[in-house]
Amino acid sequence: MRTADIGVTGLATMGRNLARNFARHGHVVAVHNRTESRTKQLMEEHGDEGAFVPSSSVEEFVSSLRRPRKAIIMVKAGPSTDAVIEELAACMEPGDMIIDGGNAHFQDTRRREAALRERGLHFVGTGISGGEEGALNGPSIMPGGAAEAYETLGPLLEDIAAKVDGTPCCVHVGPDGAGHFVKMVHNGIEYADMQLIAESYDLLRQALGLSPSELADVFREWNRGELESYLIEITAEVLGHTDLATGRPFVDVVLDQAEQKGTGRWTVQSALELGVPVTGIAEAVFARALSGHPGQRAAARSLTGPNGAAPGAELVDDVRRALYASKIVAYAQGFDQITAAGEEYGWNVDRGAMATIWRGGCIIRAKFLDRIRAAYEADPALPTLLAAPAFAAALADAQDSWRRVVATAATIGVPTPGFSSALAYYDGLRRDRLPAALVQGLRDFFGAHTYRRVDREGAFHTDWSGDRRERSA
Ligand code: NBP
Repeated sequence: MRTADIGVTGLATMGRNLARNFARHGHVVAVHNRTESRTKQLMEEHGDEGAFVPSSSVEEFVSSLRRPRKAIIMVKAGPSTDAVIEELAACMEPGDMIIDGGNAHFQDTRRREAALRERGLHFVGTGISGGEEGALNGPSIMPGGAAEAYETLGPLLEDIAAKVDGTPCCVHVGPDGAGHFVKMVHNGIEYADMQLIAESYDLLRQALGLSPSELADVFREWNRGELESYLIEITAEVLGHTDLATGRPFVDVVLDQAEQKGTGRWTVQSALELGVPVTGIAEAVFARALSGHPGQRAAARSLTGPNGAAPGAELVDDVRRALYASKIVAYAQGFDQITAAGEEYGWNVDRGAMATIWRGGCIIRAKFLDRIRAAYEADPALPTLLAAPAFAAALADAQDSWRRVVATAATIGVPTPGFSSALAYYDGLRRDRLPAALVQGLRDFFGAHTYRRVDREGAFHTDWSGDRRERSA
């Protein structure tokens, strides 16, 4: 039996493509699946693409790996992952590595890493983005776990990752659950990005009466400028597609109820715990939730709408600028969440490096990420992306359009929660004084929650129901 460089267990869509990717890069890959027919199918269909070592049992799979052993799990995230970890760990020796490439929650990854560390094993929770196609041809890879594990595992992962300008879209993100956390935020940003694109489409269609194919041309044009990205490119493809069965625009025959598999929700839940306002991601998750309540939507259909005047064709350029500005906000918020989690969990994530590895292989790949990378390179301690000179200038340039878009949408009754909340965030962050001062006053009035003053240190309480004198709290 050959000694494999790395192994993959779980050979459904993702696992089999990942295994093929390793094999195509000249690595000897051990392959295993609970149901052996999948292993046999992989060998029959793709066995000639490289050096595979198939196994029919976990024991055989583990013993076919070169030490320190590196076994990647690509199974359905959740209890199955725990079950497979147990089976693998039982056959492994100290120093060996279990790599979870599934979409695990980062807290599960932290728990698993701590438990396996106790047993002398490395556990590397790894975010893998790019779906089926990325797994085969080069994904964006976000490994967590110990730096020591990355030393031997990293070169293999970098080999199969997407490359942009010769740089692999793979870097050690940080300890324990850092990789899965960053992958989760990546998915959250993806939600926000798609929501903003959808609002752009909807507003232009409703306000100007443009057809989906005309809008496909608009997005195609936008893809030549600052918005150039995979998502804008495929928006043009989807809008330009005609349903073969009916001859109608494809977008008009798709049920308008969006799904969410959970990573968007996880991102918002974590942001709430960390106290980071990821309004762009949250609005995207809630917009999908609203779309998924057909009963309420039917009941509300007869509610009164506005009689606002229709805008002119200049709206197209305004929406382009509003989209870019709102996108800057959504990414800034996502990076803030990574910063906050880094502080909370002791990860010290290099934000510029995250922008670098998202440039290829994943859904949010875009030229824009080069600008984010440059911003963090110029100032690694940047408090908010909005303050980076290039983005501050872009926002200044876009803001008149952005305000017109939000005002127009409100006037004609088209919902743009992504654009509106991004603008509100921008205006909130810019403010010298916020009405939070009044909120603190109210909290002190009804609940004696105390407040701090602008002119003195300490906490204070006013005796609202008595003589209204202030006391140090
Ligand atoms: P699935 O998520 O559909 O999982 C199917 C695989 O899990 C099969 O190999 C199945 O084995 C195995 N499995 C299950 Br289910 N329970 C098991 C158990 N108790 N013990 C051993 N094996 C078990 O596969 P996928 O779509 O390839 O995704 C794999 C992972 O990658 C998931 O965590 C997913 O979230 C993540 N991911 C997917 C994508 C994507 O685009 N699909 C993208 C990025 C990440 P069987 O053949 O014996 O039933």
